Amino acid sequence: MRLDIVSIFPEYFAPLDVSLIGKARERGTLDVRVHQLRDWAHDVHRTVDDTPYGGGPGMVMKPEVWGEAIDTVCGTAVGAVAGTAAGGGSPRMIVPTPSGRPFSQELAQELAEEPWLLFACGRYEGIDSRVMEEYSSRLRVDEVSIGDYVLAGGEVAVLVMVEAIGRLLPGVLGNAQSAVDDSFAPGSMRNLVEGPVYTKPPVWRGHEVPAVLLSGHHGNVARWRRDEAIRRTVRNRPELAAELDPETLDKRDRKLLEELSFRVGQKDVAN
Ligand code: 6GU
Repeated sequence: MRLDIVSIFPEYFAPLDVSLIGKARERGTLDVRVHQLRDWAHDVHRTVDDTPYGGGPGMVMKPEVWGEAIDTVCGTAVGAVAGTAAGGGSPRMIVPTPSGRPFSQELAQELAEEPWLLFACGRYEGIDSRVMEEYSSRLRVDEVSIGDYVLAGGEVAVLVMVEAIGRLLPGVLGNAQSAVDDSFAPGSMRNLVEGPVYTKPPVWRGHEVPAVLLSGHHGNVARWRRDEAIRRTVRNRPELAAELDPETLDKRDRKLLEELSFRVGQKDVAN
């Protein structure tokens, strides 16, 4: 997969040299190219922003600079040799913004199947909207938010998305089952977060590992894990627990939910 990232702070992306993503880059699974947006500004100050039309606080990123940057990265800039872009294709463009559609495991999976992604990082109050309008007619463009809080810029959001997408690429995780078992991964544990995990020693500062995990009884271990997942989902994510499909619940699940006085379909409950 090829990833292009355009930002006025390329230094933010140093973490992509380490760990899983760094290894994937070394192996060639991931081809990450980080670009300095200011390289496409032409004035002495390398200006990328200006005051907003209609007034208001903050600054807006200028469309001309973004247009040249995106055209160059896509290989469609004036003077580019036709067909020199990767496979002659074009990237799917992601614009991080708190006003975007929510990033989710499902969207991460969808993006992990793309051959080429282009992340356009805005700062200040955002990018002039005509940039998204212009490229929407040529590329698939998505404005994406990573949660209901406001960051100073899209860079950290892109790091989050690249890590979530990168670990889904074939061969990036050491253990392919890890991604399958994830909270929020499609499948039977959908809408349940994962329960607690333990390793050696069996007793640490007087805290014991639950005996069932040492029993070697796989059926009991699986049941215990499911109980703990349900407890934790009810406690930490009642809105997810309320969405549990009754069809996917067995007798024991229903009994446990009863004990927790949680009714599937109810949005909130004092637990
Ligand atoms: Cl994608 N960008 C910014 N600046 N803030 C955010 C965000 C993105 N997602 C949540 N907050």
